[in-house]
Amino acid sequence: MKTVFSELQLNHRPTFELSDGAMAPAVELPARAEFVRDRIVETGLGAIQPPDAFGRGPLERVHSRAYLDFMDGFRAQCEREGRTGEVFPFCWPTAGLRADVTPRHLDGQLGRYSFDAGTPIGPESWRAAKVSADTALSAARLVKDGERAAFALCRPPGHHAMSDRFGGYCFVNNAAVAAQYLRDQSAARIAILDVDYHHGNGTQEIFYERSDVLFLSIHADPADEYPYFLGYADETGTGEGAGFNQNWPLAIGTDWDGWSAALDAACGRVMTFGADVAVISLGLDPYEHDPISRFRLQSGDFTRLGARLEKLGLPTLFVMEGGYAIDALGVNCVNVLSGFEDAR
Ligand code: OKP
Ligand code: ZN
Repeated sequence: MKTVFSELQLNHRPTFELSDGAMAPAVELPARAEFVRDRIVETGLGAIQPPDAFGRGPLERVHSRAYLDFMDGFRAQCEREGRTGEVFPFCWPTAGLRADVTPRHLDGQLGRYSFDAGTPIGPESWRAAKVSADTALSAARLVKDGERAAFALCRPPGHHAMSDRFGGYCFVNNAAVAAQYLRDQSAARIAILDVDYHHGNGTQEIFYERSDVLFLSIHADPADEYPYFLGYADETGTGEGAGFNQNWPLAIGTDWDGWSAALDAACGRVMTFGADVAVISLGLDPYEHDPISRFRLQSGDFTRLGARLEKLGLPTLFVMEGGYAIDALGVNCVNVLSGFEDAR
């Protein structure tokens, strides 16, 4: 299986994040991608190639122009306002405040275009995020052009990014951009299966009214876990999209037995849907030793995950999302990919 990756993605280098009432060391670090890349080389999974530049067009298919304009201008605005370090939003237009205004001040704009205070953004972040999206698009193109599967080594991740808000360490929704690209280029029906420990609220929001892109997510119950305000079982899509969104919120402490039951159900839904392509939002944070997560998958379970996904028999695009147990990340990620390859 081919991998797409660029070292430009490493230039988003958060140092701190707001966590538990304090500034804590950031966990979504460049080293995450380096460990995965090194493991791919070590195991000989396949070639690693740099992404092509797709420009703004494919991003505009899932994100608003206003959001992209803000992010495109963010660095210059920081320079004008003398904001040199990482910035964090802290004031949002929630119910009772006006959602129809866009303030001039950077802090007001940050609130307008984000949904949490846990996503540090520095001067290099947006460029790295755009390259991460190019990585997803380039891997999608490999699948479109006939590869059975491809791996987009995306970082920063994407599945929390909404049509016009960043959050959850995510700026561009890489999986959504890639799925929409495949929809535009070739496939009639796309299934996105999100196996990250956290609910993919951004991907759900982007496709919630669509029947051509099925969104399925297996994650920790949002009553107990980030992102708290989306990802419940009663969210099944609306309008044209009614019946094309499904969530499996699972209890803290879920192990492979419980988790794989949800996986089987989700795979069944992919088949009844009649997907032409599968896009896997591949979070490795269901891992038992993940520092910010509380499921109990073991390294060997990730191999089983890959083998189960292969049985779908579909062209498959893997897009990396979360996973913060840095020294095990390469093994767990490549276990999924080699599990898929070895099942062929
Ligand atoms: C991103 B991805 C812990 C703060 C957790 C949000 C987690 C974002 C996860 N004190 N902040 O889905 O892996
Ligand atoms: Zn996650």
